[in-house]
Amino acid sequence: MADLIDLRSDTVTRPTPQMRRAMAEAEVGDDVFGDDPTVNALEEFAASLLGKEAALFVPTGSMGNQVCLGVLTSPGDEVVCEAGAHFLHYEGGSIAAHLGLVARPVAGEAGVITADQVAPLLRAGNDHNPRTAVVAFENTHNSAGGRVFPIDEARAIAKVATENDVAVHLDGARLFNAQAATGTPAAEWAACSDTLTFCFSKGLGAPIGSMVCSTADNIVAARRIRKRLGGGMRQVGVIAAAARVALEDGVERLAEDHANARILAEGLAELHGDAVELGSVETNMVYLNLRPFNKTGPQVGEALRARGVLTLGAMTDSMRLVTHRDVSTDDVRSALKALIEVLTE
Ligand code: TLP
Repeated sequence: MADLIDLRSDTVTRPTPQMRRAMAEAEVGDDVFGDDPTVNALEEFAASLLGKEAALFVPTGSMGNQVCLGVLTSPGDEVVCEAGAHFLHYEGGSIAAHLGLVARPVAGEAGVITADQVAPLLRAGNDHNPRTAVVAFENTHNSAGGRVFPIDEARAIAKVATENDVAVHLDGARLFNAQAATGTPAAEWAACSDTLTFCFSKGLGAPIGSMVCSTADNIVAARRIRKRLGGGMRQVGVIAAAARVALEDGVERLAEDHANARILAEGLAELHGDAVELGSVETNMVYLNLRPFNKTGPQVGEALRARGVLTLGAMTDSMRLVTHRDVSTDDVRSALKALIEVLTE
């Protein structure tokens, strides 16, 4: 697929030569015994970057969410989250299947739930009601189009949650995109959460890996849950080494992805005023509205593939386009040309 322009996700990037070198040279040990120096150093680095006491390396963002929610809840508890939350729709029902949790989804605006919406829902639990154990927010919000969760709203949610003895979890799979888009340090959102997970394998460009950050006590509990879920890895420093490169070099580069998404969005908006809501394009995702073109996602996806552009064409009337390290500005211009051809033919 080397010649294809792959806009399906920012998860598709290949490790850079520098990552490959770091992987080859990584010092390793058995991480289940806590013996992998590369993992230990990455966990310390990530925790300090996010302003948390400790961190735990996990294989995926999905496991990160489960580990965090597992630490903060008991079976039968309730999690308040935005209605489009990733863990609610795209993680195989894991919070129900593995943690026994009830989700209480709240319809947000642009992926944002407010403290005013959340406050009346929080409940201590009794013979009838589940206990609200966690409020979760997602930054950036995937299904809302890579939208940033405003820091003031995150602070307001943290305040109301704390007042009600409810914990806050942050699905920060793309937290550093939010930092790149706003200049607000990732640690500021982290400070609004009890647990958070962020991914190395999205825009930061590593092949594998996510990090859970929290208090030292929570990370002790998190290690046990990770093991229970089968996520205790052994000489995983070979993976952590690539993640380290991604975290050190990948954050600044995210602005390029955002600029490229902007090029795509503006080109599509020029084609048709209703094709893209320009104000919604804040990071590296563009949701293209196919309705004005009378075409479906699978149709457009197939025609684009024939022109060497890969997209996720599963949705009927919209299509997600994601920019990342392995698509250049020239690639984006070529993809835009192909999109215009396909949409107007
Ligand atoms: N999202 C993937 C797919 O699952 C759709 C993508 O291509 O966007 N939280 C958020 C906000 C995510 O977007 C994702 C992955 C995850 C968690 C899960 O991460 P992984 O795939 O590492 O389990």
